[in-house]
Amino acid sequence: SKKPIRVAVTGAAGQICYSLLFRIAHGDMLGYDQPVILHLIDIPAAQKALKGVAMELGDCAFPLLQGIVCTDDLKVGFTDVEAALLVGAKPRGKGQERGDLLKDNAKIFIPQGKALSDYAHRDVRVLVVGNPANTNALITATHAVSLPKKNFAAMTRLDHDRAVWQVAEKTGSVVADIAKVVVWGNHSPTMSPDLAWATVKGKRALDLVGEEWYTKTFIPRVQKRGAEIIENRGLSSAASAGNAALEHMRSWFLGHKHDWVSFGIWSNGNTYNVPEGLFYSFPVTVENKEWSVVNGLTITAEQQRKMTVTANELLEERKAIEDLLKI
Ligand code: NAX
Repeated sequence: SKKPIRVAVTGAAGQICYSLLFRIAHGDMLGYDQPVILHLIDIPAAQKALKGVAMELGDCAFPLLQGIVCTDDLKVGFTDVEAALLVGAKPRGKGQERGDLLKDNAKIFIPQGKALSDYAHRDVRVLVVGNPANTNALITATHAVSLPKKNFAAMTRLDHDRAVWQVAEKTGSVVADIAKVVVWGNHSPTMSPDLAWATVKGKRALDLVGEEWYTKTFIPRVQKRGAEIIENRGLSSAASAGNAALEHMRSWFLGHKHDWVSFGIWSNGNTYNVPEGLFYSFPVTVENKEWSVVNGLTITAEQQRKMTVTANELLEERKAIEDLLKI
């Protein structure tokens, strides 16, 4: 049988992880023949709650779960891990400035980047879920000096999957019929969900849904779906966010060749006019644990304008924490 893979998850006592961890342990992320050892990381004040989560994980008697480590120590948490899901983050306080939120989070992600660099498996893949996810990913990857930037990503899979579902509902089709949906940019309301290449059973999605629905309903709905969930559920997205994190990692580890998927990844400055050094969501395919951006798409002037808006927001976020990017 296969050697277990160590998977680190931060914010492990929080609400996203309360669904995510159980599904990882069940095999939904890395495959039903792949044993895992979970490294559950949370802050000191959450250790008792974390212990309760670990007890429940154990009580499921998952055949693939070969160990559980609970810790607030990043060395213990990240040693030899091949997958790290950074979910824990500091939420925006009442009336807090965005710049202060970015800085507070930087203080969390700098030590995590360093510890991943020092102790993680050299082939680790790191997904940042905690918001502001793209800029937190930039901070983490920057401080993980011994690891390649391509091994880090910010999660925009939830936005991607929300977009797919909207198209399925609108066209009365099923998710498996839909391909080539794209979400560009920041995981924030400036993101640009794009159906220019999307198809439903091979037919052009835009012809089926119509321009009016696309611009007036689809785009704002995907951009503001998080708020819509809070409005209805009274709590922020948790199970769907956990699912998206799991699916992102599954695509990364097991491949995603049959369709495009959105990954928030390090921009090299040569792709779709996105400035260098931002974690920006692009359409990718994945093979052998390496993503490649879908290249050669013709972008309309209007679409390029939207992609610039969200890039500019990421440039502003980067500016707000630029001192903290010095290594
Ligand atoms: P919760 O507040 O339920 O849980 C967060 C957990 O993180 C808590 O247990 C807390 O103790 C822990 N934590 C805080 N600082 C930590 C640190 N330095 N090290 C380790 N753990 C730490 O939040 P939850 O609903 O689970 O959401 C977690 C994060 O995901 C939030 O930042 C949220 O904004 C973000 N989201 C990102 C999404 C995305 O698409 N990228 C969507 C869903 C979600 O909103």
